[in-house]
Amino acid sequence: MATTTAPPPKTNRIGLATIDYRGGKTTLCAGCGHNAISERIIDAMYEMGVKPESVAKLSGIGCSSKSPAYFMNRSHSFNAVHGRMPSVATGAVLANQNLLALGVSGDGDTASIGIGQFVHLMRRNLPVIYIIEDNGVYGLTKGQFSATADLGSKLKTGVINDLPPIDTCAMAIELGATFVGRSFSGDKRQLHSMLKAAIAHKGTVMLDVISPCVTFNDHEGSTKSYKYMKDHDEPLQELNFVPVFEDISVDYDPGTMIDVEMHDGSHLHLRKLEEDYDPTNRIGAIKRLLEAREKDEVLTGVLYVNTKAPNFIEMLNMTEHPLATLPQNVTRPSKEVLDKVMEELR
Ligand SMILES: Cc1ncc(C[n+]2csc(CCOP(=O)(O)OP(=O)(O)O)c2C)c(N)n1
Ligand code: SF4
Ligand SMILES: [Mg+2]
Repeated sequence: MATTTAPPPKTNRIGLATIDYRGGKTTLCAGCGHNAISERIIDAMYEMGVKPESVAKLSGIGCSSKSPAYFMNRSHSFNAVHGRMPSVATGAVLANQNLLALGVSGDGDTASIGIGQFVHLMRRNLPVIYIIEDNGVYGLTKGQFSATADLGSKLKTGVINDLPPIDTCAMAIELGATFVGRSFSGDKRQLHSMLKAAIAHKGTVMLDVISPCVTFNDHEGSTKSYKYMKDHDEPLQELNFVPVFEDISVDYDPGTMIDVEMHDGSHLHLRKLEEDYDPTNRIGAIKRLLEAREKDEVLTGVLYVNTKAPNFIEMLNMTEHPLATLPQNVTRPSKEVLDKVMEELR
């Protein structure tokens, strides 16, 4: 009897299949935006040919912070204390600059309890991709408002939010993050390109991804629901990412498109949907974000990008060899050196 063999799985440029980028089975609610973000991370890492073992997944506490368990189970992973992921990420990157650090946080984890750590991470331009899975509520503890909830938005119970939101994108741009974007878990194409560009960027990437909580914040009166995003999403550009290992052949009119060359030689093409928007203009980006809030628009796309600023590793003038793997004879001062130090302190 003839036997049929299944065709070999499709592989990427380092010979891995999508399954090599998968994680455990999700325990989040069906339809939760966070699950869609995990899928986009898997696709982007696969397509960029990132070695899973070179990635460090870092998170805090929340449904969002649980999500690194659901992708890339061959990568390093650290689930930190609530709101304290940035300091763990900083330590990991300084100890081993060869790691690709991917931080996944929530709006509560970042903008409420973690705001103190978040602001210091943003001002250092440490090479890290920081994703906020933003649903406007503390999903894990049953749906209380977080600090990104919009003024006037309503909980299922009827409670109205009477405090203005923290705009994490405006804050990140003001503090010094060098790649800042906002996206929506339901916008597969935009988020996919943004994540690939994030992998190619060698500085702080801050992506605020609106990610509806279907259990506690997807009703009428919420401004982080699927319906609200469908009605209020204002994309700034159509994104197309061309990785360094693919041929780039574009013929474009600079009036309609911006070409951003990333650190590794990849290109991010931003086809302008808003004629005057320049994502390299820091002040303009903050101004436009504030205007959007007045108009009840959710601006999405690449809000700000700067590929010229030095990152934290360069500023510290560190050795190129990862500190974590330096041999002891290099890291441990000899007795003579220690004696000399003691002598100087006498
Ligand atoms: C120190 C501390 N305070 C409070 C909590 C309770 N807690 C757990 S998750 C969470 C909020 C999570 O919200 P968010 O980061 O938005 O994640 P989501 O569940 O919405 O994805 C809170 C307050 C905790 N775990 N630790
Ligand atoms: S409670 Fe909300 S945030 Fe948490 S898994 Fe369910 S839908 Fe997602
Ligand atoms: Mg949340």
